[in-house]
Amino acid sequence: MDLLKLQESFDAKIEKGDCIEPKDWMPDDYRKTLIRQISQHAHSEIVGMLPEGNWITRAPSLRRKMVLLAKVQDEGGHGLYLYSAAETMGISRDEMIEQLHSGKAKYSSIFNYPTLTWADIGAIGWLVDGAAIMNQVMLQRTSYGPYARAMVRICKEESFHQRQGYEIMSVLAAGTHEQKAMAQDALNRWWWPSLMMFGPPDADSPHTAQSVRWKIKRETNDELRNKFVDRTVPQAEFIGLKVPDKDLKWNEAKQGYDWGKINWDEFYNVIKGNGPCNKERLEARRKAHENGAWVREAAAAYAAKQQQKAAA
Ligand code: BYC
Repeated sequence: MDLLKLQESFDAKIEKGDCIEPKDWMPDDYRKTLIRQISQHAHSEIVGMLPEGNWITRAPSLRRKMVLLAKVQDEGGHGLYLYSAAETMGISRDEMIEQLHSGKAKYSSIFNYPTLTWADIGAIGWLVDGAAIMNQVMLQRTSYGPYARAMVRICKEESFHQRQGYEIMSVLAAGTHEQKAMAQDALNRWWWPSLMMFGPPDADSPHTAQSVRWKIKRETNDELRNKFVDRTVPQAEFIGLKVPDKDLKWNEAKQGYDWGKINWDEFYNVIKGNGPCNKERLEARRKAHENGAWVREAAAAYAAKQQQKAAA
C-alpha cells in the first residue's frame, strides 16, 4: 500500500475509535509521542516507588506496613506493564532505562518532593494517586491498544491506592491535635505539586492538541485538573482539612470551583532537574540498576541455557 493509503486507513481507525495495534502502520510522530508518553509514565511508576519506599521501615503499625508494601509493589508492576507496552512500539527496555538515567526522559514532577512525615504517605495516596487515576481513567480509552489494556488493570489498583491514602488522612485528621496538624501540613505541601502533575496549561502545552486529535489523550491537562479539584475539595472538607488556596471558591454558574494560580516557574524548574529531590531520585535509580546487574546477567544466562537445551 502506498503511504497515502496507509495514512488514510490510520486516520479512519482513529476517527472510528478503533485501537491501533503494534503491527498496524502508524505515522512516525504518533509512534514517537507514544514512546515518549508511555516510557515517561513507566519511569514515573518506578521512581514513584522511592518516596513511599522511604516509609516502609517506619510505618506506624504492621497493618500499615503490609498495605504500603503491597502498594509500592503494585507501582513496580505498573512500571513493568508500561515498559512492555512501550516495547511493542520498537524501543528496547535498555534504551528506555538509559534515557531515564541520562536525564533525557522525564518522569512525573511530583516525585521530586520529599516525604517528610507519615502523613505524606496518606497525601500521596489520596492526592497523587487521585490525580493519577483522573488522568488514567481516560487512558483506558487511549487509541493505542497495548497502552489502553495496561491502563485497565492499573486503574483498578490505583483506586485501592487512593482509598488507602484517604483512609490514612481521615484517621490522622480525626486524631490528636498533633496528628491533625501533621495531616494538614502534608496537604499544604502536596496540594499544588499534585495540580502540576496534569502538565502545563493547555495554552502552553506543546503536545496536547495533537495528542487529542490522535485520541491518545481523551481530555486535556486543564480539563482533568479542574475535575480533580472539583472532586477533591469536598473530600478535604469531609475530613476537616483545609485546601491551601485562599482563592478557592465554589462557582454556582459553572458548577465547579474557581481556584488560585499555580506557580508554573516551580513546575518548570522541577522538570528541568532542579526540584528538591531530582538528584537523589536519579542517583537511587542508577544505583539500583547497577546493583541489579548480576540478576539480569543470571537471568540471561539461564535463558540462554534453556534455549541450548531446547535446541539439543
Ligand atoms: N512531570 O505538552 P505536555 C503514578 C512535560 S505516576 C514531568 O502537556 P503531554 C504513581 C511533558 O512530558 C503517574 N514532566 O505533554 C506512581 C512535556 O515534556 P517533553 C504518572 C511533565 O505528554 C507511584 C512537557 O512537559 N502519570 O501514578 O501531552 C506512586 C510539555 O507537556 C509533566 C503519567 O505519566 C509532569 N507532571 O502531557 C503513586 C500519565 N507534565 O516530553 C502514583 C501519562 C508535563 O516534551 N502521561 N510534563 O520533554 C500523560 O498523561 C502526559 O504525558 C502528561 C503530559 C499529562 C503528564
